[in-house]
Amino acid sequence: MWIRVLTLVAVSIFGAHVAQAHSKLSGSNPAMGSVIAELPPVITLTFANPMRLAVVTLTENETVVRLDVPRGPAATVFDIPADTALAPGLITLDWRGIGSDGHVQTGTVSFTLTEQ
Ligand SMILES: [Cu+2]
Repeated sequence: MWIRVLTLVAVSIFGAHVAQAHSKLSGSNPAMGSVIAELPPVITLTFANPMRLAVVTLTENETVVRLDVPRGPAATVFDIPADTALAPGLITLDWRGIGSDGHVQTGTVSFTLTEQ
C-alpha cells in the first residue's frame, strides 16, 4: 500500500518536472503548414519554456541547409538568419535543442515555398 502511494507521488513529481523542463515549440515564422512565396530573411522559433537551441536545418528534397543558430543563454524566442535560397517545394525545418533538464528535444515545422 505505502509503496504504491510513494510510487504515485514519485510519478506525479517526475511528471511535473518533465512538463516544466521540456519545451514545446509554441509558434514559428514561417508557421507550420503555411504557404509562402519567399523565405523570410529571419526565421523565428518560439518555445513554451526556455531552452538551448543547438541545430536548425532546412531540408528540401536532397538539399539540406544548416542555419547559424544564435548562441547564448537558454531562451524562448530565437531569430535565426536564413540567408539561403531554396527552390519552390515542401521545406522541412528540423530543430534540436536541450531543455532545462538537459534532455535533448527535437521537432519539425514544414511549410511550402511557392513559385514567386
Ligand atoms: Cu527531460
